[in-house]
Amino acid sequence: MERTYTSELKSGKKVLVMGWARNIRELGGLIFIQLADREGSVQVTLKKGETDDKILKIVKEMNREDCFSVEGSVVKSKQAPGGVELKPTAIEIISKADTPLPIEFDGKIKTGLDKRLDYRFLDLRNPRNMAIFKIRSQMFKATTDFFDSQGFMNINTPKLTVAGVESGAELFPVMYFNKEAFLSQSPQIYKQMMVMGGFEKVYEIAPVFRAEKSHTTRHLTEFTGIDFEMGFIKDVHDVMDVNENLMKHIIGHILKKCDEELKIFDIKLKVPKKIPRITMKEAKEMLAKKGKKLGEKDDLDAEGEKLLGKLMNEKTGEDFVFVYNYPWEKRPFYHMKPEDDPSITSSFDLIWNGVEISTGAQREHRYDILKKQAKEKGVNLDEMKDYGNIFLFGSMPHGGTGFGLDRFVECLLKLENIREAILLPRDPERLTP
Ligand code: AMO
Repeated sequence: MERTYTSELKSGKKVLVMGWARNIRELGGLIFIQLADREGSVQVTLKKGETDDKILKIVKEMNREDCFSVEGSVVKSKQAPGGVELKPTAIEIISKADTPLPIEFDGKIKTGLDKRLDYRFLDLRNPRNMAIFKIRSQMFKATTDFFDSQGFMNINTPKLTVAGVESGAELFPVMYFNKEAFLSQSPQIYKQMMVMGGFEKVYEIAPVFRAEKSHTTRHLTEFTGIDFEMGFIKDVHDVMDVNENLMKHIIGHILKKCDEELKIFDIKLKVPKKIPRITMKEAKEMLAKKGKKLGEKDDLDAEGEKLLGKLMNEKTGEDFVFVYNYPWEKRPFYHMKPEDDPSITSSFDLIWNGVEISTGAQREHRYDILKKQAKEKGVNLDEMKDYGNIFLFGSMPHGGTGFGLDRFVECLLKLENIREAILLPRDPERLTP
């Protein structure tokens, strides 16, 4: 018999289902087993005196999370969750589960996140945690659909590199035969390179490695970057437009496709109507009025982003805000400076519910100016020949953005920790499983 998922059960049918024994209860002459698979669960009901003794014997030996199969008929039941139950004609244990379980995941007792992550595969059997990854998977799909529909080409660039271009982001060295190499801290160089290669519009979804010793709820040392880059732009607003449309598309898609999963989380998700855009100067003025004073050259800190998110939500009703014209001091050398103000850059951050989810900019494409800017930041462009070269053979105004998919999932579901949004997190303390 072909296997049926628990979401496909119809009363009157004979079926074969497979999954885990989530819960086993004995009540008088009745035994209830909750069989869970990736689609949900069904109650298997056994009755002493009615169910075959051979089956009852197998069930007597069963532990929670034993993997097993049931053949039987689906019957309507008012008491059973889901309105149907299974009356077994055969039960087979596929594989036993050790007792006691190392973590609890049926929602009654809370296991700490660290221990949960040690047993992540078990932790995912909790429908709440599985839902995070069903939603993440749909976000990934929505992202690729969006870029595809907008004419962006998917690229895959090396993760073993010789150097990076990001300011402030640390590199992980690796031995590359007898030389030192580094894990890629961003596809920045390569995405610009492929725009110049004639692709014009590119995107990549790939691992990004950052040797940051930060122990925050939103930083990882390995995360999934969603990067895009586009050529022949008018200005940085073209780049923000793509960010905005991407957000609208992803949220719209999740609302359509993940209704059941979203119900598990206590959130109100809505597609933004128009994401407001304010300059860093305006943002700082708003914050200063509320007692949060930041200097001209300062970046927004986490507290500032949070407060700004709240203030903008009160003002516009939107959960998102673009802050643009970041100070030159805080941005990497490749960000373009507007002609009339060398103290700022044509760059932005996108803030969602008070958390930065993306950084983007128009890039400096004029080699001489780029070289000067690099020098100002203590970078010698002559030593970065592969990067410098791309501006020497017909470059054009271009720009792009980097998102963190994990941070994105964390913000969408308002999770307490980014480690919940990634299957197997890597941070300064965690390199396993
Ligand atoms: P940036 O360094 O701001 O920009 O990174 C872009 C986005 O990546 C996510 N992110 C992280 N997520 C988890 N853990 C981290 N340690 C971490 N660091 C960053 C955030 C952030 O907004 N090259 C530029 C992008 C560009 O200009 O195109 C860059 O990498 O969501």
